[in-house]
Amino acid sequence: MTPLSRRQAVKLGIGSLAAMQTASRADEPAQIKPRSFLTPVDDFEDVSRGTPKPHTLTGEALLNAKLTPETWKLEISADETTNAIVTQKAQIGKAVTLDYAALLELGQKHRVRFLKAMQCLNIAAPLGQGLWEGVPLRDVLRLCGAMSNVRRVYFWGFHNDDPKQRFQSSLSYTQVMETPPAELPVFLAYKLNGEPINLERGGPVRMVVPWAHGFKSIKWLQHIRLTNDYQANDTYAEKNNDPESHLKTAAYLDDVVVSGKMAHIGGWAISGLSGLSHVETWLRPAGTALAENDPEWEKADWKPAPLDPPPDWKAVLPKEVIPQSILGFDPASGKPLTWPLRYSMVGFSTVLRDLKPGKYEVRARTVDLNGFAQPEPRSIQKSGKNGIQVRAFTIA
Ligand SMILES: Nc1nc2c(c(=O)[nH]1)N[C@H]1C(S)=C(S)[C@@H](COP(=O)(O)O)O[C@H]1N2
Ligand SMILES: [Mo]
Repeated sequence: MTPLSRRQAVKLGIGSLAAMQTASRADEPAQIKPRSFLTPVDDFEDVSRGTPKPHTLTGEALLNAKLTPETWKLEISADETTNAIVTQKAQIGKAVTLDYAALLELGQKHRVRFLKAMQCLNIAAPLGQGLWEGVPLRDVLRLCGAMSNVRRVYFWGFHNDDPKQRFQSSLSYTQVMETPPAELPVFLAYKLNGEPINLERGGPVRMVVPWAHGFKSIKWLQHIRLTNDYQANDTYAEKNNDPESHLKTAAYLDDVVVSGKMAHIGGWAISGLSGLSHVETWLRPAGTALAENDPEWEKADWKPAPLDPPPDWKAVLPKEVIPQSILGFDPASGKPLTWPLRYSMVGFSTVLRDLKPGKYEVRARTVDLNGFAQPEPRSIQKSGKNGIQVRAFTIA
């Protein structure tokens, strides 16, 4: 790998400055893989259900599925069913069908942008980080006029004719309509990293729920149902998953890169609901297995692994996007209101030096803004995979 100059590194928005500075020392070739703050669209990991998967459709089938900008439609209606629990039916002023051009026009007035780490609740690594752009769902739902007895919003995307393959999700009416000051709206996204959302990432239009794991961010969005049912109907309520989980604060390790007596440790950390204070690593000679409740955890010598500083936004963002226009940035200065950004991921790295020959294990963990070290607080791993990761390496 060609070592990057510090200037190049900053331009790409990669690597920690500390790592890059030390990497320029003559005895230390740069070893840490370049890390780009925004994941290139084609590098996102994919989590999609369906046979065939909607993004494999082409030609006539794609048109019939209404998954091109020209054919796409979103239908919004009320679920008027009543039963023993839901005694009053939901009502809305009018059902609405929205096409792509109308959504873009709403965007002229109500556009929001947000940098989000996409992560599957069931996968212990982020899928990618994107700049998503779209229209808040609250502004779309206002087109339906006055509503009564709406407690929840159900939504799903294109799927084939087999109802068992429908992938659906939901939010409470309050979460959608009453975004608190300084909080983040749910939105209907039509751009990713400055381009129209491609089919694989759920285009033409995808729901984006800033605080949530991927399963709330429904791809190929086409249906919204306003209901008086108060219960989550999420596909991810099944199989013991927690349908109200928020992104977890957690560190995810890359493979260790060894050079001579040094080990370069790095990875991504997600700033979840409880925020991210710092990341730390623990080096341990390999050998004996470490049980989850081993007393050795209490004596572990955790050392800080610095977070990457904010990148050069001009170099990282699409040309037409200024940081001032992104949620979570100060609209006056264009600086992030917090670092790391909420619900985004940030690189961390450290170099361990002068290691004696031998086999080692390294672990990484986050500490959140309440002082809880990963994997706390969590009740079950089915509310988001945030177990402490370990990597083995050998110094010759
Ligand atoms: N329509 C639809 N939306 C979906 C899914 C799906 O299978 N169908 N998978 C969900 C899950 S479980 C995750 S983790 C994210 C993954 O997003 P990505 O494939 O863009 O990385 O999409 C979500 N949205
Ligand atoms: Mo997922």
